[in-house]
Amino acid sequence: KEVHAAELERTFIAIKPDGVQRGLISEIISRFERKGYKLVAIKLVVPTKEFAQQHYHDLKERPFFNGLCDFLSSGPVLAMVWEGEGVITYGRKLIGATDPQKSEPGTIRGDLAVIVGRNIIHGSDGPETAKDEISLWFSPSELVSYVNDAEKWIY
Ligand code: FUP
Repeated sequence: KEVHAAELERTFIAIKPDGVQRGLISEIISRFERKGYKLVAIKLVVPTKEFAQQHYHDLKERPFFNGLCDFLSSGPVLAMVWEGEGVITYGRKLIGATDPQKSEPGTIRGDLAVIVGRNIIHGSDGPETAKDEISLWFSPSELVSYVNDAEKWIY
């Protein structure tokens, strides 16, 4: 089956400051890579608190919002866009449940995190959020379209 890049779904994935500090970047990237998803944007940034508030605007009424935004802006975040069939939903599956006490073993949070406030990774929760988060974190010119030869063995 031939799949053209334009048809493929994209999601925003970020390794939070705890994941970066703990040296989990390569571990996390490799799980998405080995699955068959394609990295189309990546950068290391320290978000401002205002930026963190924008990113988590849906949660602004929640009691943990302020602490969450302090945390996200406390150090380097590895921001990425991953592309591939079903990447939004399946990316969430790779990540695991929000609370690492409830994430299944085998998932990123299940294998690598212990508490909800330090759950090492973020992934967009649907097509609309994916679109919004990609455009919040990246300019269009930072998204790279390319043909990966391995794709003909994946699709
Ligand atoms: P998720 O989409 O799995 O990242 O989960 P949410 O969007 O519901 O929550 C975003 C972040 O808020 C979580 F990654 C961690 C934090 N959070 C808390 O600190 N306490 C909670 O009770 C719920 C979420």
